[in-house]
Amino acid sequence: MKSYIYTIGITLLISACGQKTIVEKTIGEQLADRLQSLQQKGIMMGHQDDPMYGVAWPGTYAGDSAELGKSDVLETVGDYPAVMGFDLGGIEMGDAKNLDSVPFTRIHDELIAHHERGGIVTLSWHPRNPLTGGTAWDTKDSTVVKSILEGGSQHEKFQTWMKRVGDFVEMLKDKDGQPVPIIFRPWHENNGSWFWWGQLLCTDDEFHGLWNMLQDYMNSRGFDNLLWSYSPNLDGGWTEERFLQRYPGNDRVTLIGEDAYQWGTEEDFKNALVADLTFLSDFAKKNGKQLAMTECGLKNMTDSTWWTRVLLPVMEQYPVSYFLLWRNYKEEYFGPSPDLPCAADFKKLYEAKNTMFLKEISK
Ligand code: BMA
Repeated sequence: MKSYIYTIGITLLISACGQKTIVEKTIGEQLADRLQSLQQKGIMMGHQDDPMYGVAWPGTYAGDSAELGKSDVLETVGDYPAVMGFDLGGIEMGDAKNLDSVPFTRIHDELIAHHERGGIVTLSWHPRNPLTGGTAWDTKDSTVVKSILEGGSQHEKFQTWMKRVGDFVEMLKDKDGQPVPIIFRPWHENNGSWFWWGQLLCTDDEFHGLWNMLQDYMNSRGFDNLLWSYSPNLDGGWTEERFLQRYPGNDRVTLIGEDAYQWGTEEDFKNALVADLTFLSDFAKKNGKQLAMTECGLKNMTDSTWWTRVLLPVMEQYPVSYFLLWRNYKEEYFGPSPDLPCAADFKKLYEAKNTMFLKEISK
């Protein structure tokens, strides 16, 4: 493990009843400190499923034999992303592979490998619909959240689902047996209504019940290596009142994320992003939280200069800790690949003074 882990203010002195007690910071708190100090230096680049498959290589889609650590980002700029994201969707069913056909054994190995090389890791979860048996995107029934809360018909089943998530998280230990620090961001994009936990699919109270049930369960298992991120989607119209309706609370969240894709025009995207980052950075500052773009991108890089011309100029005006481009699946990619026209722009992004990749954060 790198020495910086030990040097980030491991201990904190508190004075209680005149006696000095040494309180060790948890692994999650140490990660929060690390994010905060890195944010002073620049914006970290992140990529979902980075070492799993690429635009031109099937990787895990071809089976378990994919070369460990292969990466489109690495092949484009000679460095790994600072942050790698992986998804747990399917773990709740006891499946061997996640919803994108990546074996969980592989997620385990790559996640630990990235941590061991000094990188930061984040987990999302697209669980299936516990009531209908459909996917996370099955929104035809609006009583799903209610059904898994205490007294609901799916409550027991969901306890098993949470246990399976917990069992996987428990296995994420480094070579010294220490739990790996992880940014965990469940129930993402909840201000949209495309997932069964979305805005129109549950009440404010039900959403809080859902968040708290999972967080309290994970806490009860002692996972203090998790840094909890609340990641709503690009909104464009936040008011404090509306944001607070579903915000889990300052005692439950360390990082405020924003999932922001450009699906429509560049102008609409920029306007919404500026509005959101203005609101969220202000909220984060007032409440002592970190800010990140926990997912973002332009599908299939239809504009090969988008990263340095559209994304970076907006992001760099705010205290953004990292931005995580979504996955490089051949039919749907958001990152670079050496032979694509966007590779040149990605190199510019790499060379920009205020972006950071793995080498910069692990030295
Ligand atoms: C979505 C899409 C899906 C994928 C899911 C989970 O945004 O990329 O194809 O299954 O994320 O990774």
